[in-house]
Amino acid sequence: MKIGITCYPTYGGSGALATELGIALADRGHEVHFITYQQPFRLRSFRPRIFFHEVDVGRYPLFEYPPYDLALAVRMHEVVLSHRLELLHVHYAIPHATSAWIAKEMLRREGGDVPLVTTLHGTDITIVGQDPSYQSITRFSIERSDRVTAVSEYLKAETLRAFGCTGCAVEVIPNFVNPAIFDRARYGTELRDQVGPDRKIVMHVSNFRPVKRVLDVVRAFARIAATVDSVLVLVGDGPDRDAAEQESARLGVADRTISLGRIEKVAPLLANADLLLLPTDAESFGLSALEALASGVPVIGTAAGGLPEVVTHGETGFLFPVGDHEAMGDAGAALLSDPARWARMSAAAAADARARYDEDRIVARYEALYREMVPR
Ligand code: GMT
Repeated sequence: MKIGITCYPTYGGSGALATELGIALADRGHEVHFITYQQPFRLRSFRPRIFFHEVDVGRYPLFEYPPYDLALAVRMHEVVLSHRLELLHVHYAIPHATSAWIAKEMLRREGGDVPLVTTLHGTDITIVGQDPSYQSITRFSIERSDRVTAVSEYLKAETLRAFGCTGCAVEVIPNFVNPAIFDRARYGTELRDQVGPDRKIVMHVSNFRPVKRVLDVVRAFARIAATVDSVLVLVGDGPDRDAAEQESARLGVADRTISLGRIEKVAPLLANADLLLLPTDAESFGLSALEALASGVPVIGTAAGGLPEVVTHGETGFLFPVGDHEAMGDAGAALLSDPARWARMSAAAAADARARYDEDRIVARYEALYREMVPR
């Protein structure tokens, strides 16, 4: 099948997932065309059957805000025609589903059409999509999609609640992980060697947006560090990175905090980690939690959003109310001080991630969905 994929190409779970999906589909023999403003960050090298079409947002002095959504619609329309795409799959509703709808309308005028799948990832529903500036167009675009998927049961329920979207059936297809990549045994110990082999490594991976509550990461870590010889490794960048570093200094743990910034390949880092902290406000899924679990890293996070679907409290990690960084720190310190319990939890995390979120099984669900829309 010839499939067009649009996503945010920069760092973030939805772009990562969309890119991994495209790669997996190409490995299965499909032709995949990424249509976006920049090459997706997890797609840096040549891969057979994968093509990249850059959206050029024309500049003009009149445009304080260049209309990316229109340029994207035009590029989608062009690529569908020139490469005879059979389906468009957009990740993150805003503005991708709207641009795809415009492209479809343009095609219809010419007597054509292309089926559209929209995958909802989280803040396109929970934050941005409910902003009055975007709410009605988000609802409209979801309703105009031929099929809509959400990455968790929580996000599906939130979509139906927030948009009262009776006309749209939302199917849950969860995110997935490639167990060969997120495999603790596969990588070296460079990070562990750097921090010292006996020190525990507590990690946080995110885009450092306010929703991630990175100050709680630092506060929970400071509590862990009071009793456990450990370091905090921050991976990623975003608006709250500086604040996290300042909080680390304020709490006296700056010498035990390593802020790495953006790193494209997180699997080798996770393979060195002992614990992942994700004290987020409301994560629709928590792809970084899944990648940690698959790497045998227990997760301490919040019992909010879709995270309880991914992390099983008491078995693969621990979940606490939003803001309770003291309980998170205490649970982390207890776990890291009990090697036998940590080993059991690490093994359970890797096994559970493989059992429930294996790439092959989840990608097959997307393929089945595509086949219903593009019968051969
Ligand atoms: O974090 C965002 O603002 C958007 C989005 C992204 O592009 O990273 O994250 C969402 O999609 C991920 C992939 O499905 C999910 O794992 C994240 O939980 C979700 N973020 C939120 O719900 C905050």
